[in-house]
Amino acid sequence: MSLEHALREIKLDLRKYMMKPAKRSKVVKLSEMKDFFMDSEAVEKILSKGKDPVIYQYYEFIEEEAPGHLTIGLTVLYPGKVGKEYFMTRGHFHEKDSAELYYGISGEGILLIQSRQGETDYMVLKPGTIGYVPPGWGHRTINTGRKRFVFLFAYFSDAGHDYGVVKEKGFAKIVIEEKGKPKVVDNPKYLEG
Ligand code: PAN
Ligand code: ZN
Repeated sequence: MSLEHALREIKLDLRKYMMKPAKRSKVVKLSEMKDFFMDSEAVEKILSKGKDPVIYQYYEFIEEEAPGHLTIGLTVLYPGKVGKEYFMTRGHFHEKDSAELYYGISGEGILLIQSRQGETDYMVLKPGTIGYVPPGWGHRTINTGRKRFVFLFAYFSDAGHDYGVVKEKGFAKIVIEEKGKPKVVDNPKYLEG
């Protein structure tokens, strides 16, 4: 890295909820998340109407995917439900066990974590709340509010992402709406072991 480019100005646009510069950005629609929501019938019902809602999008600033670097990003998770289950991110484990920082900016949601042994924990993430994902724990965020749930994150750039385990087994807990309120319950489709 040359000296004149040692410091970067990374800007968060808190009106449009964008981050610039971003080296990677992704929009995730429902059709990409068929295996992640519990109620596959509800998924098909939405898609069969010709709709494919955007569930979330994220921007990442990556200096270098090398040890010691941090990747910083912004996620915008839209409000909505598939059946009873709130819109959420796919969730993943990092290939290299390392921690991740979350910082709530707007809206409200849940940060759900799970160990490789299937233990779970969760916290509410609101504007100004910091979430710390310990090394080795899988993580997913869920929008339990009516507005966009927006948060900043930072993880070690060489951590890698493993979505396979979550796709195959799911998380042990899911977040559903019951009597108008969010509830964290056991996932009936969770495959243990
Ligand atoms: C987050 C997530 C982001 C999108 O930045 O990558 O919210 O979620 P998925 O990666 O599960 O689709 C993070 O934990 N990065 O490591
Ligand atoms: Zn992560």
